[in-house]
Amino acid sequence: MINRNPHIANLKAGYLFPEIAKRRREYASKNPDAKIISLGIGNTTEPIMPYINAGLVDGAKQLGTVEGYSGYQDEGKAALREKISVVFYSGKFQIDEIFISDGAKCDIGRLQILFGAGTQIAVQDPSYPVYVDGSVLAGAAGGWEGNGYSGITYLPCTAENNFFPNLDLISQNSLIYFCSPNNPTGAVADRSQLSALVETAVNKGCIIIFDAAYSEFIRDPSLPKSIYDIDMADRCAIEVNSFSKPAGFTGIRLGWSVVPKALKYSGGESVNADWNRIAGTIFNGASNIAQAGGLAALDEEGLSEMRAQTDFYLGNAKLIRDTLQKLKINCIGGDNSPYIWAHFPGRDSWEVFADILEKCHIVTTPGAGFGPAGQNFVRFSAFGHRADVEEACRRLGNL
Ligand code: PGU
Repeated sequence: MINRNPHIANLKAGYLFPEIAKRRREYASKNPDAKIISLGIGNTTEPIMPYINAGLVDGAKQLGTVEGYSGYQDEGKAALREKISVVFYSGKFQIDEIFISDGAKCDIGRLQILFGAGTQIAVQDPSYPVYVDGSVLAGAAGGWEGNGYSGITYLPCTAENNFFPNLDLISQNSLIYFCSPNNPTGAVADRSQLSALVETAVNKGCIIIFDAAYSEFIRDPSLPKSIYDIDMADRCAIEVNSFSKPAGFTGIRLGWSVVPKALKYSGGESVNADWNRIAGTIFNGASNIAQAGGLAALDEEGLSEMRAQTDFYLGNAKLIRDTLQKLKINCIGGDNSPYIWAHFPGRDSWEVFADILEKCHIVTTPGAGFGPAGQNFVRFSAFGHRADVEEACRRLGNL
């Protein structure tokens, strides 16, 4: 028989969110009367707003006409790439530096192909599990050793360092995953922190994969929404982003990656040219209908709808954070991000998860699922209907 890819065998546990869904199902089957509220996975709940929705509908209608029909789109509709450059990057990228995707997660997985097995990886700890699990699958990380995977440099982000890592831990020639606003801590790196990150990457020959999936939740105008707000970032960073959270496209699937032409490997080869080659070879583009929705989302009306929708989730976040603070539970995040990171000193995070499920019938996400430094924390997601979030806040009083 054919052998199993040994990299798959290196994965220590199942993917975090299905594991949580399994524990929720088990609890529900034993407690059929419990009205469980999910503040676990960061999954949007509110209907797509009218202008953006009309863009999607119109995109579908166009496909039924001779003039409006389109087939394969490869790297994406030129109009959408152009608009992304103008709206998010003040027009500083050419359209062939912007690649439309079926979501940030999918590109995070595919981007690993650029670097291959054996690449040294550095990640914020805690972080979105796809960075580490994806690295293991790509063979860039090895087996589980005690508290983490070999080949991965975990960069602890804790209350002691204000949730920004010690960059001295990063080794030469690493691929650095960095997410701001951060999932799960909700911390947002400021301009001087991101400048230090870029400087480290340039000096140490590293490439940053900057995940900006929550950039539209930033309300503090002094905080950078993109790594390219920092000089020299086009020489050391790829940025991934998505319509999932601001436009409610989690199920529609639309995102993008910026791969600047200035970005080079150690041998001087163009990363952009390779990404173009890979995207053309193993990805056939995002849905035309989703792209029509994305174009609508970037019109004035669409931008204000995204603002209203992110405001709504930030309103949920404030309710959760205020409730936790009243209960004297230390937490951060939720002001420029949809996640609240709550500290339960000395307690195992899966045990806290089970306790909140038992006493409040609320699903959260245990911090340990995001990396070793997530122990003693749980994440509350602000994605939910307002009535559910209000009810969850009342129930948190049972803790
Ligand atoms: N990047 C970050 C940092 C995320 O938190 C998520 C979703 C994505 C990318 C995915 O973006 P797409 O554009 O929709 O692909 N994180 C959620 C959902 C869990 C998951 O497995 O993606 C979360 O709860 O962390």
